[in-house]
Amino acid sequence: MNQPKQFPAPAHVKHARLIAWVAEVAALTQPDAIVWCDGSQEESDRLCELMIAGGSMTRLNPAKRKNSYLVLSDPSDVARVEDRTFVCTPDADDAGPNNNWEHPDKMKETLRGLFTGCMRGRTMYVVPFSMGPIGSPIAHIGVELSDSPYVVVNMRIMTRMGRAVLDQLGADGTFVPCLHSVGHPLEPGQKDVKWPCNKTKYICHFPETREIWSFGSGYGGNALLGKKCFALRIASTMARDEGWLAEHMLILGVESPQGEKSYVAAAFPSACGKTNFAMLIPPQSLGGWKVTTVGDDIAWIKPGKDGRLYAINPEAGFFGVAPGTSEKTNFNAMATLKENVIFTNVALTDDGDVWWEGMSKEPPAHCIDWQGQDWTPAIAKETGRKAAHPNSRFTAPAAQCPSIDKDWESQAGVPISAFIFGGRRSTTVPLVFEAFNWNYGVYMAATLGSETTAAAVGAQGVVRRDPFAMLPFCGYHMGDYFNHWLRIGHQVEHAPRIFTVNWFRQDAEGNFMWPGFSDNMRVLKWIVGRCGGKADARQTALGWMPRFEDLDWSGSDDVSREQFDQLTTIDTDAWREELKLHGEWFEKLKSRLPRSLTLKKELFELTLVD
Ligand code: TSX
Ligand code: MN
Repeated sequence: MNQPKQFPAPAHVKHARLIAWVAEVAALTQPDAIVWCDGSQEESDRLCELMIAGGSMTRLNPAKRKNSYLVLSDPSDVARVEDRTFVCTPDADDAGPNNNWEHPDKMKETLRGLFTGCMRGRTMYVVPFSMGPIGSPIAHIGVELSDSPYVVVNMRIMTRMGRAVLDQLGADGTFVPCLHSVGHPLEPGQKDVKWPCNKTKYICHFPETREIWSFGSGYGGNALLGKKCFALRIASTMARDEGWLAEHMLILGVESPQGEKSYVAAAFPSACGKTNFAMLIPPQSLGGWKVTTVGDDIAWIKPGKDGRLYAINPEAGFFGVAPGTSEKTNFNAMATLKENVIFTNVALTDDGDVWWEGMSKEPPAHCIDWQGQDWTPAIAKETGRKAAHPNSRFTAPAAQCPSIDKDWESQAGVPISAFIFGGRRSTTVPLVFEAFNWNYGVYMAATLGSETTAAAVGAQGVVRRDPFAMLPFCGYHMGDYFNHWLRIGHQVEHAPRIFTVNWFRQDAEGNFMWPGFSDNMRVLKWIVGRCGGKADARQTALGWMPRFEDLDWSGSDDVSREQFDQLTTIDTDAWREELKLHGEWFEKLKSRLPRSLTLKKELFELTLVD
């Protein structure tokens, strides 16, 4: 029998447990080589050259986009695979109805089978990364072992990665082991494919031992394990155990013309324009209000000594959906994408740049689409084929965003004044309202719903419940998660206020009634005004709501008083139907649903009677 190859760790690595784990994984997966990543530009350049030489990456025209690349994935590996995502707790009940479950012992056995020899013919990269500013008391460290150089160069943008993290870990620091393989070993002499992956996929989380094992996919959240797997699913269980919050939220700063600064964190289900909101540019007519970006996807939030909640963005980059992003919808994102970007599954133009649907009014006359085929507007019209995949992405450093907040890397985090929850609802949910209290706010977040769009599989226009926008990302029973939120609110002395927004209400003709985008600043101004005791409201059955005169309409003639009334009207019949749906959703969580949420629902029903 062949002796397994021995790979001594570099001399600067002092962490015995890390060295032992790397050796153990190498013995299982049998890579040809091991590379300990230092996170340098040179290392990233070298890996990109390697991928270009292998035909799996294209360098964009540097005159158009400096130091930027395009990668096209296999058509079968284009999104997170929720039906292949598992939370492996000893007791199935702890994973909850919101997760797929398997026993950890059984899953480990399956995975050991799949991982045996799965890195043959490949290099295994050791990727030490920090979620959050290195050394922050809110940050945590992970180490991803992956056989994908694409994962390495993306992790370098999305996290703080490399030598500095190893130094922070020292000889005995805690880290979350994240094991990843594309599941496509190469026999001697076998030529690699452009996007190696395996039709068998497993994205597995072990909350008890705080481990992640991912097999078979190279794409996004399946493979960049710091993001959804660690920063949300594993971190949410850490947060439950340790008394903090790991949330699917953007964080933005709002500064008044007088220089008063507040921060808000906001959760939206997919296809609601979360990244656009995080990078919003206020209308000039509001007189010098500023919005700054701390993060666009994930927030880790801990109680501070002063009784407030403090948030960090655990990520260092944006992994954003490209289609629909334009100078009009998100000027700051477009400016962020000028250099040092990895694009995945967008189209390649004839001048060596990228394009996607919604980037410009005029499509290019010709390009190579995300499947590597010729694309023209005429072909699109005839076949319905998209130039860019609807889930195509950009990976870009957050530091390049013009609206990035000066404190976005603050070790202590930023103090949160308000939580905002929003969905895409054509009816029922008004433009904005403030919950009467924390428990009411948790009820609103727990019943958050959004209408499905063409971007997701399944029927269009159906309301899907996505509590806290966390349904695919909560690493434990959703009922326990609601309980955790209720507890946190009562533990902290100065809990943020909780708001619900809906940018997507439509009139009877199906037109959007709210202009959205920059004009959302008018709502944001009211929200921070409420937190600072500077904005008025009227009491309604749902909560506190602005009257027409409570919003600043400077420079706007888009919304009349009548339209505003329509935007903020509470349709009692529609809300009775809505509460029935809440009941159906709560039924699924049964025994672990907090009693106070059931009570809130009953209270609500009583309020709606008259
Ligand atoms: O991102 C969006 N936001 C938040 C912006 C800060 N979108 C895009 C959603 C898809 C990801 C929105 N779409 C928003 C919004 O506030 N509102 C709408 C609906 C809408 C669309 C178009 C117009 C108005 C509203 N008007 C015109 O097209 C002229
Ligand atoms: Mn997200």
